[in-house]
Amino acid sequence: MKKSINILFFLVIAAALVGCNNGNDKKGSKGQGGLSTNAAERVYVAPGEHDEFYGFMSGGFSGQLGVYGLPSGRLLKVLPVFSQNPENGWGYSEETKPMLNTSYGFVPWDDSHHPDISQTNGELDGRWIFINGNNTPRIARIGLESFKTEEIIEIPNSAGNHSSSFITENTEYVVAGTRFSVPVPQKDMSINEYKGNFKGALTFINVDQETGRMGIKFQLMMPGFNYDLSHPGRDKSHGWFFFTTYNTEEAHSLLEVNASQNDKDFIAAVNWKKIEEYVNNGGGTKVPANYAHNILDEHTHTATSTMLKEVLTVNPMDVPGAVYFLPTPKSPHGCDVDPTGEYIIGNGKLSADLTVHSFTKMLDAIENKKFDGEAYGIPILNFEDILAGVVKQPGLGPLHTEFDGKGNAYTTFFISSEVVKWKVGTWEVLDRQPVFYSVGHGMIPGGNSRKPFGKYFVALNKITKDRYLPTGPELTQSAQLFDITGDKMELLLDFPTIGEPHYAAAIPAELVAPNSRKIYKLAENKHEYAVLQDSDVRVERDGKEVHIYMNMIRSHFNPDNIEGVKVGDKVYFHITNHEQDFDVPHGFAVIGANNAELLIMPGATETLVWEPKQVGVWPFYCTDFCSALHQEMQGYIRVSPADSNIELSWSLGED
Ligand code: RUQ
Ligand code: CUA
Repeated sequence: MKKSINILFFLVIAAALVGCNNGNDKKGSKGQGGLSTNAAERVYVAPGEHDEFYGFMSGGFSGQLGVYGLPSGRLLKVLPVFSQNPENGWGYSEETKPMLNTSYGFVPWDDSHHPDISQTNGELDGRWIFINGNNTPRIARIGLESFKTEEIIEIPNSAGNHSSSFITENTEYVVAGTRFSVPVPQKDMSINEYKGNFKGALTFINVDQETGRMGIKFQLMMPGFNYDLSHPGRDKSHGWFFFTTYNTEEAHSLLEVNASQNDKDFIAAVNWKKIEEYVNNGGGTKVPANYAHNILDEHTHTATSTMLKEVLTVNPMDVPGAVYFLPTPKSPHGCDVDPTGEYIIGNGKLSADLTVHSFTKMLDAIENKKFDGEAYGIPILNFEDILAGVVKQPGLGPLHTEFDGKGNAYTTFFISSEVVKWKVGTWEVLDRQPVFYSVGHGMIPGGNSRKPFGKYFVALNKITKDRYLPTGPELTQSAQLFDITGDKMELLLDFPTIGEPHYAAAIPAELVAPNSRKIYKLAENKHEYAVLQDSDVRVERDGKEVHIYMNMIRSHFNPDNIEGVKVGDKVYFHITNHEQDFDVPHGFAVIGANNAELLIMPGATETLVWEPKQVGVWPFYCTDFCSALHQEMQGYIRVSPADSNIELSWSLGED
């Protein structure tokens, strides 16, 4: 009981500190004005110029991914991933609906947290970006050529897919760790029986280096703790993966007290190379599962969803030497590895200090079998034996740490609302800057690779309060851009973000922009309903289904007059955009449709379903202002009573 009182006391103090901070913000923000320095110049991207970095900010509870230019902070695109997006028909068009299929059926929303860019030899390579869906466990892969979500794989035996989606240094694997432990397989049982019975799955998904296709290689079935965040080893520690845990108490109720009892939780160190070898030699147990694997084909522009029925599980006990626990103070959240791969930082949310483990010392302790007990058969290393150092009293509520590649680390402190720069190796605090307010993750471009681009630090803040004009009870989240090239961090810019960006990733524009797709070649369009020539334009009836094979080009639809549709029909508009010019999509909308518009890219085909409910002559039109005659880009569809015998007919330019 004493401990729980201590914790509560700590939280009360912490809350008070947040309160103070907010009370002082007027003063705090004074000297922050950018005009007294040349801050404005350093973030100003002149009209017609481009930003230096692409910043990808997770969309949090919007389920999407925000693409920002850095340093300007300009929003370049909202890239739809896990949620339907009416702006471009994602998850509404027949082609993209299968992308949101899961074992629970169609799930049009998720909570996206941690984007990670693909790497080769530990350096960002600009091929793909991955992001996790936290709620209905999924991992998405987005192609950085098309800026489209190309693949989503569901994670079975998982719940709260939070310690995800982090990649190994050659993108061999993308990792998905469960936050909540659950019964595996799921079953009807008493929640009271949690302890010892629930499991935490850490899933290793391999990535095909040519196509990017994902497939679950194995699931490591860990004890029933909460697995919070993770990062791969790199360079010398390549082959290992590190996961923070909390709730090693295995509490199932009032976790704010009951999961804060243990003085130390663990970082789980997983030697995935060892497990891979075990699995490649036939190890592991195949168990029945049911999970969706959704792929968007770039030539058919169509997604398919396949339900997979089996997954390979590995019991850590069966692979001796593959998993160890590193004791880490006080419910660690972020788990970060420095660019050399030597230091593993556990950001203990409730700890006054920051703990740094040494990879070399860890291997040493393992070699010499210096264990301090075990948990569920997994050896626990001795805290002192593996300790590299402690950053003493850097702030309150450390969450995440990033690196600049010049030997410095930057840790975010949620409770004391600040970013603290400290020296890797000497552990001394070098600088601290307030953030407005309550920062979650921070991000340095390439900050989780062997080669960070240590020019900027972006603070991703949870609370915005007075930073922008009020917009009712909720304000958009605020990001803050710091210049970190000098000894002291310098605040340059505030900018709003969508959803709640948890983590973010950024990459020099030159690694992505030259490959960016401009059009889809019409000649390569393999959509089964594509209309490549005007002679293929037609309308066909199949019972109550009517299929309209249509194309579009500035500034008309072909056909634009259709008759013979009846109330009760299900009308499919299959529309091919014949433009072959950069940035000339056309839109399509029809009155009373129970979904969203389509936004069809040059050379692509998309399908909208419309179920006419009312007799009449109904217009459809292009939604994207595409030419001086955009307003003329329209058509009519005649809907007759259900028992009418008007024949199907279609035309363009006839009287
Ligand atoms: S988590 S800060 Cu996914 Cu740290 Cu949000
Ligand atoms: Cu096409 Cu407006």
